[in-house]
Amino acid sequence: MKKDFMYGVSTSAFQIEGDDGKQGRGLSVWDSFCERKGTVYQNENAKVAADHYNRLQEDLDLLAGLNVNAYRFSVSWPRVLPEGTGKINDKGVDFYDRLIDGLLQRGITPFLTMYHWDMPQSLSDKGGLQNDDFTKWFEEYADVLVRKYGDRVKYYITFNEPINVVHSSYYSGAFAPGYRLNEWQTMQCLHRMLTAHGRARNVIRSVPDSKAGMAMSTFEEYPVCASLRGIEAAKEKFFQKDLASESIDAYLDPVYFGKYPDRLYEKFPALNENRYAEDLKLIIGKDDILCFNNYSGTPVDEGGKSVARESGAPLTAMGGVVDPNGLYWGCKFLAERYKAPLYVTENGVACNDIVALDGKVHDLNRVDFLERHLVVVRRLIDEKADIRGYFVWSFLDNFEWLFGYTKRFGLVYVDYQTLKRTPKDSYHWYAEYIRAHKK
Ligand code: GCO
Repeated sequence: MKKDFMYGVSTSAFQIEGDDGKQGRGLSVWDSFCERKGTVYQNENAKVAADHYNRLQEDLDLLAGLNVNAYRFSVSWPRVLPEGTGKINDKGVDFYDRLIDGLLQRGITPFLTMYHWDMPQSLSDKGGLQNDDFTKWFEEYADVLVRKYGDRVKYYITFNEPINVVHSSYYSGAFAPGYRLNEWQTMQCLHRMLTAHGRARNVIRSVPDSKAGMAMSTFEEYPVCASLRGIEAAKEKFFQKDLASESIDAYLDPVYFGKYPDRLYEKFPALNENRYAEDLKLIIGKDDILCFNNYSGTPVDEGGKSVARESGAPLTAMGGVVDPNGLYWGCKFLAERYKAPLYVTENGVACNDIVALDGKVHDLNRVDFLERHLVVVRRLIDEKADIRGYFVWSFLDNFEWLFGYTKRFGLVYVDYQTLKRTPKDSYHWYAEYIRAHKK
């Protein structure tokens, strides 16, 4: 591994910070979504979450104990700008100041995500991504972040998992704010998100040495048989789905090639209008970093069809299959098509963790999962892939969206009654792995 290879952990604001109502933070769409009965498991919410906001020093020390040299966190937009634009909440700005300074004092590089799904409710009330002004709102927010933190933060992810930002939030309605728009309306949301990305990237690049990108996710198709036909079939499935809002190429082709895939111009003739071409001039710009969130893999045959799993395949507590092939091929496909430096910004597993009678958390399944995936990372590096970082999801157990607190992804166990943190066996394993490899 190169000396500056980033070994990190990831979190997101809404999932860990908590808000007792005294912090000056505005509401986000996820606060409101939690209020809707029957949406989140047992109607749980993130008012306390992991109470990271109040336990910052303790958590910073836990990060230092992990030996990580990078930490990916997200800023809560409504914590910094309670109404989404305009008035700044100084307490919120100060919180991230303390976080960033605390990281740098411990030799940890901050990796900042601007948008991890918690859109200010007041902007969602104006339509959110359905409003053309979204691109300006996001630019203003990016500008605030870069002015406040740009002297210390050089790595920025504008949007975490654009497919979830657009598809799950505006088409399927599974995620907040739960809209169910038609395909063309959703395509317009996608376009506004990309335009916002382009505007924010310009803001980020106004600071020398800063790097901007997005964190992509997908269904992680890979060839069950690595024949030429098998690879081509899997690649096609990986990039293209029936719906534009679920297709990676609909998000990244405009950024890297300046145009949408041809099939989308046929499907949505209005996309040929000049205004879209104008926006594409802002969207194209080859991001500096390409981030990939990976959890599993989906084997497909030479005809592009998913292949059934063998009986008894190893499952995670989310019900997914442990399959590092998804990480391997996903990185290969992305690097080949877009030729950008890659960062694995999320990889991890939910396990049914318990604090055992000896007071420890023996999460052998997570240790095994991480080791298998780090083997893949090393293999990619041996094959000369330009992969520059690996971040475990997640640092702390946290609010897992629709699943509430039932799914534990952390390297650190959080007791949600006492908020006591207990580093799991995987925490100690990862700390030792990094120590041994960071040479
Ligand atoms: C995502 C999000 C995270 C999740 C994690 C586990 O990838 O869905 O970025 O917020 O918590 O992925 O599901």
